[in-house]
Amino acid sequence: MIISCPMMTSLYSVRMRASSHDQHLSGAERIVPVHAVAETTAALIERALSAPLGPPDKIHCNSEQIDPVTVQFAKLPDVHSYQVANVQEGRLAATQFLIEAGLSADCAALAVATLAEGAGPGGIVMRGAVLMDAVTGERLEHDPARGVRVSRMDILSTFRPDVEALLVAAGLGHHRVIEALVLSGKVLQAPGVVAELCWSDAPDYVTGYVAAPQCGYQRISQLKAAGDKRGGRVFFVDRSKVTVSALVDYLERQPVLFDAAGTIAPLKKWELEDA
Ligand code: PML
Repeated sequence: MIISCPMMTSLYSVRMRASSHDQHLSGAERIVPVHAVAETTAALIERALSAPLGPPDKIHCNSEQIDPVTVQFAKLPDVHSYQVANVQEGRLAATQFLIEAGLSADCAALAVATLAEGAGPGGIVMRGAVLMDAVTGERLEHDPARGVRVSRMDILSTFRPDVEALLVAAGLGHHRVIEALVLSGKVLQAPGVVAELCWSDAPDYVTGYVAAPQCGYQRISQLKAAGDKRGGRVFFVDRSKVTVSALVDYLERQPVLFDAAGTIAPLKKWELEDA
């Protein structure tokens, strides 16, 4: 359940995007109280400058005040982690999880193939996510190179140390896990979202996930080969529940803060379930 809290002090959305020759290199964002804006901006710029893909030629850092009464509070998804033997098995697991979330086998396979081949025009990696009709598999994002950029979400700053400690204790301390969990948590709160499929476009990070409102955040140890630069996100939408413009507006503009954690299950070997 999401509730708004009218009691909060002044909050800012702080967002960083770094690029080189107009190619996206890194991005990150936080929602912090006014007194932490300068420190957060410095940390995000430092992060952009030390990105593994080399120094950016452009860093955009932007801070925008958020009206506290518009903030929605929510609980992070439960986390499950599955060990697979190789990429093929990982993609089979992802397909099965997507079907369990309510997609047809064709739509699930189409989404996996879309990320595997590079979802943007000419096979390039998109800057944001694919929006896919959960019934027909139709692509719905207006700009196929940009896609949909989920923004304005974070863990409540006073609660962040607790979540970080929980993830570290579970062996999930990599910054990509907490960032993906927060992003996915917001996606799963969005009206009409049936599921999300993601794996990283970072060549050295092969873990990905399928998330769905009733199943939580299901990590899969390998969804691509090491060295592969292709990756991204697909959000599946039930268009009988929401319009594309209302969903995109929610994903890009609605501030969401997480003030409770879900459960974290121990790593488990994935096994194909009988149909
Ligand atoms: C995880 O290990 O749970 C994160 C997987 C997805 C990472 C996506 C990204 O690189 O942004």
